[in-house]
Amino acid sequence: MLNRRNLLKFAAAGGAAALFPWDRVAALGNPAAGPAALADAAPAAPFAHAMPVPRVLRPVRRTHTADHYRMHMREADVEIVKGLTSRVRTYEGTFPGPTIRARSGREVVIRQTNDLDVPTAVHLHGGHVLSEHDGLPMDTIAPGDSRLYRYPNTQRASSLWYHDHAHHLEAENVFKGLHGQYLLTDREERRLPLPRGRYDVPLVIRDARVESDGTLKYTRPSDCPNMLVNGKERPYFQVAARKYRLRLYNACANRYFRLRLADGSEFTQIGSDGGLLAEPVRQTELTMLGGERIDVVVDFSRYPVGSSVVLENTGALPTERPEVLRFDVVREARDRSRVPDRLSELPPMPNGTVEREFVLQTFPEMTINGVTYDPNRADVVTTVGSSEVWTIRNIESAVAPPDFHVWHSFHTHLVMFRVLERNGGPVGPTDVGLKDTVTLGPGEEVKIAMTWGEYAGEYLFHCHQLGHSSGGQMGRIDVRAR
Ligand SMILES: [Cu+2]
Repeated sequence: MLNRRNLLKFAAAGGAAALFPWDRVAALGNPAAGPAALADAAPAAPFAHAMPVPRVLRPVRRTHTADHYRMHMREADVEIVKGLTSRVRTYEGTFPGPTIRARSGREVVIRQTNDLDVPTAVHLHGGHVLSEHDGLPMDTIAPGDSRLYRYPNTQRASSLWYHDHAHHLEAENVFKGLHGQYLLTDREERRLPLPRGRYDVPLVIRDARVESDGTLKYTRPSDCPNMLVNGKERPYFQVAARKYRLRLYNACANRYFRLRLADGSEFTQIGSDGGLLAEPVRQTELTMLGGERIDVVVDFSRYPVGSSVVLENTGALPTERPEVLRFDVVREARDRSRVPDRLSELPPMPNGTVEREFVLQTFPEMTINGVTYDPNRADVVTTVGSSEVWTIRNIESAVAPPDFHVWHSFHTHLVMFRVLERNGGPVGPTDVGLKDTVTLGPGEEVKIAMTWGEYAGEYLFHCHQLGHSSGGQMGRIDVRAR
């Protein structure tokens, strides 16, 4: 939590007013969401919960070509912090939403009904879908209405997620629970000897503020001391002494993580936003901003049964606990899985001929290239098949915590891209593979390359710090047919 000493430090670093873009976001986007009127945060109770694995949703109907699902968005009362009841916004009553398991080549059709009292729009993050099924910010489902979303799954295996995208409301809607996992698999992935079944587990990590009466309060990240994995405050997860595939999601509305195992030991990154990497990468620390996914394999056989290792966030504030999740190694298990040296064939690197530049800015408004989102204005017009190189700059300078907002994460709908350069040099350790969201620290610049396709229509690019996109840090891209 922000204390007086910190406040003075930040004021000295550049003027308190300039350091709280959150206030501006709140004023612009979501007046109810400001940092005012906070009640006491609930006392942190780490490792009081067993970590749940989100349930896999069953289709209501299967045909030769498609799986049909039904989901209701509704409020539910859940236990996030031990002993407290929190009212959240959910898909199907669970927090986070249920997991959809999809197969490449089989369509998924979801009828979404909005039983909430706010408009919603469901976006499949990382999905290659027609514009009318993309959950555009103005293309909302009014309370009481429902609509059908079609996901063709013509893309490679990847850890996608679905979440709210209603204009000005997405940050609060996602914070309050409107997010869930969508795990797409394909033949190439299924042929690999990677950990699977109960040893393939999504870890949906996000911050929260649960107050002492249980209220889940949407506010700025520096006032969010709770860290949740799969909807529970700092849980423990009982594992066998063998390899696990862990699909890490940063589902925060507004903050980054720097994740490591507390003993500093190595793990293996096998995938990124857009699925498996070409080959595995050894990692000891992962920087992730909102929207990003990283697939890792952790081998718990190096720990004796009866021992524990903590996943921690070294990007936590000095006033917060770094612990995120405790792995308790509780039994031996047979393990025939392994991580092969070659994982997948990535599509050829786009050979960009069109260059574009984007500047992300927080002051005086949440803008990209100086303008806030206008659904009636196309910021980029391109063509199916156009190969492009985009240079993206975060021109904000570094500020001491707790101001997380000078970080940006750039997300494109419809396409996956490759990161070509970071700050004029080689890419960072987690820029590998196919990406749909890229992290930009203060003052950073990245070059990314993509080929637009396979659909024509209206899509988006935006900052995935959802407080920023809610405030207008978002642009419209029109993809024209060739
Ligand atoms: Cu941003």
